[in-house]
Amino acid sequence: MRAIISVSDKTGIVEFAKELKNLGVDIISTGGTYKKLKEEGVEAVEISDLTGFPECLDGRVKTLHPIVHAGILAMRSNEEHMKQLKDLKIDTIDMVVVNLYPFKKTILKDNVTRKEAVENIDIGGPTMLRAAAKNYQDVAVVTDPADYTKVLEELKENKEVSLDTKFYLMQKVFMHTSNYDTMIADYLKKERNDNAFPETLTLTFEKVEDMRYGENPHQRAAFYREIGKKKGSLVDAEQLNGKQLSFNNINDTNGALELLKEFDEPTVVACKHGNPCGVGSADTIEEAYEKAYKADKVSIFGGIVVINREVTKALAQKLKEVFLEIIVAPSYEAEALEILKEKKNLRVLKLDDISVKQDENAFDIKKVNGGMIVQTIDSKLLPEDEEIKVVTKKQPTKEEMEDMLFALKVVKFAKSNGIALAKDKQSIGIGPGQVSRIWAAKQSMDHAHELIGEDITKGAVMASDAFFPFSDVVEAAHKAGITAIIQPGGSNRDQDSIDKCDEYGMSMIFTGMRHFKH
Ligand code: 93A
Repeated sequence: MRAIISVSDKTGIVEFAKELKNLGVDIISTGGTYKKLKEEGVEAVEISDLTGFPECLDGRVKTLHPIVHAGILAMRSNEEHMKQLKDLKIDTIDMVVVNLYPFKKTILKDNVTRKEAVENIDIGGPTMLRAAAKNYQDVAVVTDPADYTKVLEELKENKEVSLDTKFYLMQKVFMHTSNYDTMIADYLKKERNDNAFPETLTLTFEKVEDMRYGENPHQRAAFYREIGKKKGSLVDAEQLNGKQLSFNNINDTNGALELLKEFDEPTVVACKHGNPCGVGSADTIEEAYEKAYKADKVSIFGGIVVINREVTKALAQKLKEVFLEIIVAPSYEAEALEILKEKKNLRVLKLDDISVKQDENAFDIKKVNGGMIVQTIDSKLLPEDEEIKVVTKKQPTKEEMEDMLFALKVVKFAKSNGIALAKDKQSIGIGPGQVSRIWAAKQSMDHAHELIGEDITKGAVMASDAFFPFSDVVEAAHKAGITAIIQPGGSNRDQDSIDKCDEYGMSMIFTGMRHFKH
């Protein structure tokens, strides 16, 4: 039996090769791998001695030779193949142990040059892998050091690798090489700043972990990470306390974090089931939390709280009083962490770049039965270079203006149809995910009245994620004492809503930008 060993990731290779040798396998190897084996006292033949051709072009041509590829590809059961090998004086190669140039590691390095990346595109490795995988009935092809033990065990027991295992290894090769090529294609697309939606969408994600279950306990699930630098995303967070995040935890926290990124000032977002339930901004992070908490003391129970400043001891004491599932913040005072850790099940996460926004060309992907729909993320709050249009006689005050922008941020991240009310940089009522806008408006007001108090909506502002089809929302808002409304505008009946505002002495702004979220 002959094996060709050519690996960039040399983990476990010496032990594996030693065992192969002990089992009587002859080893052929390439430059760096040969050197390593030799240093460790494992006998091997250099590839150039096999091919009679030197490794050349800085290693670009090492194994690309018919002696190698015919030796791998000959079907042992095909008499003509075997006769041809004999005539050509080529011996079979029965095992290929290859892992590829570290392309991923290279592109993840800071300031990597395109030249360096391109030089790390492996040619000979994938060629051998594909050849061996195609001839899987006769050749065992090992790409993953995690499979060394399994292969050795079978060789020791049966003197051969079983067909079943060889088939498994073959499948693994094509997963590996297709991921490798997709990674190269993705990298080059980014290098060219090509934001087009490609004809065939290939995405490379790597598994972070299997999850206990999906959205419900009877659904299987796993968490994947996008390959490439993704600052400010949950995949980079360091978990300091608590058990593994669940499917819903990840989904919900992601939404809360995206909302948090809209704010520069100290801000706290509390969320439940992917919708914000309390948001507060203030001069200090403790005050911001007070606002977020008091916005909805009921829904925060079992919720997620994301914070854009360091968690102080004082804040930790407050957070500890509430039953929370998850806290995410950029950092924690040592004493704060001690306090939070007293709650064994509380998941505490540290995310350094919590405020780093996604690239505006990042894809937002939704799977539908039989296909998927892809769009760029909703990266803007307001249209660029356009004056915000006050459409009513009454101009909003500075405070109303600030609160309207605050409420707009909140509603942007609530499920549609959504309405958010705010006052003094605090969300006071949120009506997300309703099938009619008037229900969303009513829910936001009921929320405010029941959870905070009847007077809270007096002098408050309202934001809507999409236009008002009728003037009913304005009427309901007026009844509650709301004085200013921000919405995209664009309905055939916009004038009805404007007239109502004028009649009631309210101000209204049209942004011209809708923020549906489903
Ligand atoms: O530059 S290559 O594309 N040309 C080749 O002919 C070739 N053959 C094997 N790279 C090639 N390899 C790769 O070299 C393998 O896939 C492996 O990753 C690496 C091992 O090189 P060394 O043994 O010199 O460390």
